[in-house]
Amino acid sequence: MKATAIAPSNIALVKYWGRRNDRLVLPYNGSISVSLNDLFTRTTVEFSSDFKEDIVVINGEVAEGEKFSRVINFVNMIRDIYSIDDHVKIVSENNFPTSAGLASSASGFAALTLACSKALGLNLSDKEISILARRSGSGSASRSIFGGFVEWHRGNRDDGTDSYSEQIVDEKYWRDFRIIVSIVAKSEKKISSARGMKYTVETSPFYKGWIDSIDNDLKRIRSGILDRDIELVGSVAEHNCLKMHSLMLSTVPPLIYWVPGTLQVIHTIHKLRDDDLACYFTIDAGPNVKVICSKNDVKEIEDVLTDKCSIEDIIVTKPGKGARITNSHLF
Ligand code: 2P0
Repeated sequence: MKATAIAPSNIALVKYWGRRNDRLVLPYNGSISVSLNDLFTRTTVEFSSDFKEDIVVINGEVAEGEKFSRVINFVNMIRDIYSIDDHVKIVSENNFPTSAGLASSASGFAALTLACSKALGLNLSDKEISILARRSGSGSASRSIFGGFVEWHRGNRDDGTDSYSEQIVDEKYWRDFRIIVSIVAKSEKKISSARGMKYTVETSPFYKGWIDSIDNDLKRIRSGILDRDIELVGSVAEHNCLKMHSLMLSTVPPLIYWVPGTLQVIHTIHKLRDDDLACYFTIDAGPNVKVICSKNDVKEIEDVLTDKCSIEDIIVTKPGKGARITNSHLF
């Protein structure tokens, strides 16, 4: 009844922003991401009738309040579906700096889903695990089940059985693809993505335009990935990110995740591009900027970013493996 899983963080090239069904975590639009080799969560889960209560420890601290309930609500859903009565102990650690403003929900909930399914002997397929992970607090966790480049299908059914993630190509397909994670601020965001996207759907006058433009972005990114075309993937990803941030800015109340350092990196990337370097940015629901480029250009871009921008930390990473079981337990 004890199992440990590792799952990667992922960065969306076509973003997920908006749910058509909150309870089932069904998105309004499909999304495509890359799973990251160097940012992951390890989670050990044990169910036992000997435990008197549920306990959750995240990065060495006993989780309380909203952090605890977000995890336990998901475990309760699994316990309900599979008629489990036992209490659970969950210990989870990120290998990347904590509260660095990097999305940890996707890797965290993907690792939790896989570890729970293994600990309970559920024998689920990858597709079923991805559907279960989708129903956690973090929809993008469904993408972290797979390695390399991954598409989360929007699906059309009301019951969500066709809204799951699938690998496009594995982590070895595009060996030169790199992401430079530039950390410009380490504060935790005030509004969660789930709440932010709900406000956007309800109030942004531009939401229809976003939805209408998604299929074309998905098509172009898919083809760019298959052709290993950094200009195509980078330019479509950057435009998609700016469209998502236009939605955020036009939400009531506005979601302004950028800080001055964010704009410094944006302008520096555009300047590098004017100088013919193929580099593009993408930004999620936070201030930090992820730069998409080829392996050979990493050093030059890193040097310029460090020199011109107020950067607290830089992590260079590449496409990595999907969620997997390991024997190295955390307790
Ligand atoms: C994505 N995001 O496709 C989109 C783009 C953020 C912007 O899925 O509140 O990880 O960060 O714990 O569920 C982020 O969603 O939310 C997300 P938080 P979650 O990657």
